Amino acid sequence: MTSASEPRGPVDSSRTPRYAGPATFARLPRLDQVERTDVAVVGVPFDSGVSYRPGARFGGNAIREASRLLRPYNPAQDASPFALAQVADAGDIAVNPFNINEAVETVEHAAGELLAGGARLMTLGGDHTIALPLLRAVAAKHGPVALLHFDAHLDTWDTYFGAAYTHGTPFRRAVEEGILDTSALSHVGIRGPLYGKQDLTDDAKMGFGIVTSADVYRRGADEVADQLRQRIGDRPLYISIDIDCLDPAHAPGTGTPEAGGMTSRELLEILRGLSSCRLVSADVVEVAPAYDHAEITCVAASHTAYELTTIMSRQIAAERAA
Ligand SMILES: [Mn+2]
Repeated sequence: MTSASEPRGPVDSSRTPRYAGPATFARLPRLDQVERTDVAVVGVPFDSGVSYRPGARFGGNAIREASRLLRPYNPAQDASPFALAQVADAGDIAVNPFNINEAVETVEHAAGELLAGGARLMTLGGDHTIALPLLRAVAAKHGPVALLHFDAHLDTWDTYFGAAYTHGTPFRRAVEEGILDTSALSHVGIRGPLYGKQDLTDDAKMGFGIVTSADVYRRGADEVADQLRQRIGDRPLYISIDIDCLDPAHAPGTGTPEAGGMTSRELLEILRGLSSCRLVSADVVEVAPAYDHAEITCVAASHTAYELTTIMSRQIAAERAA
């Protein structure tokens, strides 16, 4: 397939019902069915880094199942993401469930190969540990990136039980490794009890700004998106979304739920307000389907990945036209 040829889109749901056949993300072609991939949707079935409920290893495939209902035109961003760029499902990165260090290396290597092939990554977790190797791979290509981190939790703690690589520590490691642009780091959706006030002091020292879930409620999605956009500027941006940024009413299927979170509408609206940002890759993590009900969490996660994919596809098309 040359750059002039049309991207191969999803299975035609007017001919094959949405619920038929094996699930790829949004019923898109697999990586081996296309010659070029602009956005690779890739699963990382890994949850050996969790501190509470396990189960996010099943998140990627559950999001794929819930994504069957995504349609090709996104009216909120006035774009057809799968026509603007070739989006394909790259399957899963097979990682060692018994050796976290090895799993981290495997994710970094596999993500690096996809990026080297010219694709941006839309990763479906997996627990939040995987954000570290994903950021390493992205920074190897783009240099230190701006980070927008949606989460109930800071994920900048030092260690758990002596372990440096866990789902509560990826962003401290990333700051230590110099792979983040510390002038543009933001958490959004933060809430809930901490170990102590020092957690916030340490986090601020690393350069993070915090938009709490209460800030989103009080100020509204548009104002929050405006503020984030100004902080990010034209830097290459990575967005990491822990689905527990949403209230348990909107995302019960996750490992460490906290009351008082954002609605799925608020999350989607903030993302749509960032459509002009230079999004180089993104992840949606911590979906644990065993705790889900009626696919509430998985539907929210699939729509979140759809908005992120749309942002990337629009930019790829714009860059190509320029
Ligand atoms: Mn997290």
